[in-house]
Amino acid sequence: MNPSPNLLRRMESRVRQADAGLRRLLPKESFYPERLGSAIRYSVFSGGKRVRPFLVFESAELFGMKAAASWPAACAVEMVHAYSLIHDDLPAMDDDDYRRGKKTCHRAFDEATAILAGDGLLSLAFEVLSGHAGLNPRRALEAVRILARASGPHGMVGGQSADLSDKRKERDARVLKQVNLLKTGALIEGALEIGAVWAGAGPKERETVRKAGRAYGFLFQLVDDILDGDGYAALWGKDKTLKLARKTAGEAAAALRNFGARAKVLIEFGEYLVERKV
Ligand code: GRG
Repeated sequence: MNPSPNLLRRMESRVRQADAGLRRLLPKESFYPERLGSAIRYSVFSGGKRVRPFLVFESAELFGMKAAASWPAACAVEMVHAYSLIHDDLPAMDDDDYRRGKKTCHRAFDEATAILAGDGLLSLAFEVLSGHAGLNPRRALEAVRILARASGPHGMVGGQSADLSDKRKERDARVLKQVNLLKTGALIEGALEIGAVWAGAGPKERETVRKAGRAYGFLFQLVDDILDGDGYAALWGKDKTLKLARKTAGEAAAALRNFGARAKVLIEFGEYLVERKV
C-alpha cells in the first residue's frame, strides 16, 4: 500500500520542515573545525526518512501546536537518531561501509571524526531542547528528561548493548522484543511523547500518546526485520511477523482514536509504517 496522496503530501512537508530546522541548527560551511561540521552535515543530510521528526510534529499538532513551534523538538530527536546510526556503523559495532547507499561517516571521513560527529550531535540535541523552548521551562525540562531516558542506558544505548551481547535474541522472541523495544522503540516512543509534552498535553493524554508510541516503536522494528530478513522474520517467518505488525498498528490506532479526527494522520502513518518498503 502506498501512502494516500494526503499522507504523502504531509510526509513531504514534514521532511522539508525538519530539514529547514536542521540546516538552521547544524554547523554551517563556515564552522570550525570544518571536518567535524562536514561530517555532521554529511550524515544528517544523506536521505533519512525523518520518521522521528514526523512523529514529533504530528504529536504536537494533536494538541494544537504547529511546526513553527515544534520544529526544535523534532530536530533534536533526529539528531539523536543520526548520532546512533553513525556510531552503529562504526567498526566496533556493525562495521558497515555503506548506509542509505552512501559511504558511512567513518568511511567517508575517518573513525575519530565519526565518533566525534556522533558525540557532537547528541550534545547538540540537548542544547537545542533546553534552549529553544520559547515556552514553559517545565515543558522543556520534561522533554530533555524524556529524550535522555529514551536515548540512554534505559533506552537506545541499553538496547544496543543488549543487541551486541545477548545471543538469546536469536531464539527467544521475548528477549528479542525487549532488545528492540529499547534499541529502536524507545526513541520512537520518545518522539511521540516529546511532541505531546512540548505542546502541553496533560498526563492522561500523554500516557495515551506514549502507548501508541510504544506500539509504533515495536512495529517499526518488526517491519525492519521483514525488509532485512532478520530478527523476527528469521525467527517466525515474514507472514507471522507481518500479521503481528498489523495487529500492533491496530493497537496504536485504538489508543489514538481517543483523540478523534485529529489523529487521522498519525493512524494512517501507522498503516504506512506496516506497508513501507524502505
Ligand atoms: C550506537 C547507541 C547506538 C545505538 C544504535 C538505532 C540503532 C541503535 C541502531 C541501528 C540499527 C538498526 C538498523 C536498527 C533497525 C531500526 C532502525 C533504527 C532503522 C533505521 O531507522 P530509519 O529507517 O532510518 O528511520 P533512516 O535512514 O530513514 O533515517
